[in-house]
Amino acid sequence: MPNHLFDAIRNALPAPEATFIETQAGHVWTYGDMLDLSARLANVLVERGVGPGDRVAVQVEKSAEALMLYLACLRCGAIYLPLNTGYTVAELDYFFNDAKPAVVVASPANADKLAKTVRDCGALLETLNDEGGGSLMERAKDASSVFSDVERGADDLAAILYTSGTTGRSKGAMLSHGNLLSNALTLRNVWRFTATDRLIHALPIFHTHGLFVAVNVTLISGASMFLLPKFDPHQIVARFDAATVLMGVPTFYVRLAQDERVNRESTAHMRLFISGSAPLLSETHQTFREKTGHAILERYGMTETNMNTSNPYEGDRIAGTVGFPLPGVDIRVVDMETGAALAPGETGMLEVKGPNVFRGYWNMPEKTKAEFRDDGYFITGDLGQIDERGYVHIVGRGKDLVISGGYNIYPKEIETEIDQVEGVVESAVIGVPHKDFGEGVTAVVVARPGFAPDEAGILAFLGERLARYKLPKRILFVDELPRNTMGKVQKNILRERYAHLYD
Ligand code: MCA
Ligand code: AMP
Repeated sequence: MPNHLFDAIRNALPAPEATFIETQAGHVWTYGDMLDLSARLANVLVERGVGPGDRVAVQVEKSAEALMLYLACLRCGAIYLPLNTGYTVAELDYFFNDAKPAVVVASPANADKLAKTVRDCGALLETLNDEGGGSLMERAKDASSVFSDVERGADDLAAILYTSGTTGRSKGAMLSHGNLLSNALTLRNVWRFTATDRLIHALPIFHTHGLFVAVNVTLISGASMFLLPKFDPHQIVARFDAATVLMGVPTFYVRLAQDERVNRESTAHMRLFISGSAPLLSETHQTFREKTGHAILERYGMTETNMNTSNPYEGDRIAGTVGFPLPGVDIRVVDMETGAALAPGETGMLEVKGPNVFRGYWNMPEKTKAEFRDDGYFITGDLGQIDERGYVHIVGRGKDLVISGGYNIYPKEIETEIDQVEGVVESAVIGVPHKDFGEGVTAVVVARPGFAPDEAGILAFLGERLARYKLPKRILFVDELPRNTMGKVQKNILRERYAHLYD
């Protein structure tokens, strides 16, 4: 039966014996293996009661099997819900209760810890580890490798990805088969992917970048990838000779640019280095180019929209810009207050419309409505301008968000937790320039006289509740926070005051 995204993947299939994935340990998964295991896992999910439209929440270490599980969800019409491996039980509890998954797949090491919260939300718990073990793979061994793909159209949901958003708690961005397929095809074309490409995959697979941009583009090109567990410069450099493309966040390139093994010779076989998820400093672009001769191609996207813009494959890749709107994607710059369109060179809110734009936030029709204009444009929360040549520049954020090493951190979430610590009057969390992570999460805290909550104590408290990447790199104590006449905390003043904290 027609299955919008998976049929397109089938159409792009090279020979069954062609390599899809080579793991760090050198294990090869062919496209035939992909069809076989994704069918078995789809049968297991159906046998566990997963029907079309049911959510399958997944918090597992990166592995080829985890990618097969994503594909199994596509095939059986389930909605794949990947979760950051760093999330604590408290954080997961929120996602499970909001998304009400039919099945939760966790690492065996976390199974006991999660059992209660999974049971309480009415889901079944299965396990999967990064060595091909766990209950799910046990069941897959006995399952049939024949599976009739469930019918799914362009508007049916393929995935829900939680995003910190601009206000309130995390929101589940609903992404359809059509959203994912249109973006994968567009990126394949603009980045000239073919079956001969081999991607170095060192990103996590629970976000748009590592999952959809990296994996869907590889699949839709019939290409292959080196699937590495995480960013490790040694492992990456060792694969330059056999690979063609690297996708990374700016922190990858900051680190690679400092690595003496990275030079013209070692990168000669590579055809493309792509960066996104956070601003790439011009300085990093320049240094990398001087060392390797490669101009990093920067692109811009969001969980809600997939990719929106890209610097050109041929033509000038201009540092400090995110390139042109992708084919089929409309971008405009509007006045933040009136919504009126602005002229080239003027700075305003970036708004996006196209087949890439999501179907709304899960269970939040009001929030969804608030983020779209009446004529269908999605309000990104990013401030930018489009220059005379049509290049999009992102010049800031209209949303209170910190991006650290490509991960989004929502200050309000951290502030709410810090404010619960005994002796804390109030706090403000900001991002300030950080050479490695781009922005360093920094907390500015006002303590009650006589109380002395210290940095270590607050960090220990937060560590129980929040994923570690969200924890402030520094906590600073002040007598009071700067406020404007309306009483609003002036984070811009704090950002200026601490601009050189991490120099
Ligand atoms: C790890 N740590 C971090 C981060 N990563 N702290 C702040 N920001 C981070 N990004 C902390 C860990 O908790 C740990 O602290 C310590 O740093 C070392 O951890 P380790 O795992 O060794 O870190 P690493 O391997 O050096 O990781 C840095 C990294 C990684 C390679 C930059 O964070 C990464 O792969 N980031 C990619 C994120 C990504 O895929 N974003 C795409 C989102 P402790 O010792 O205290 O525990 S999708 C998106 O944004 C849109 C759609 C788009 O446009 O793509
Ligand atoms: P997320 O919520 O994880 O999808 O993050 C999306 C946000 O990351 C965007 O709204 C931008 O603020 C930021 N972003 C992604 N790519 C870039 C880029 N190339 N340059 C600047 N910001 C970016």
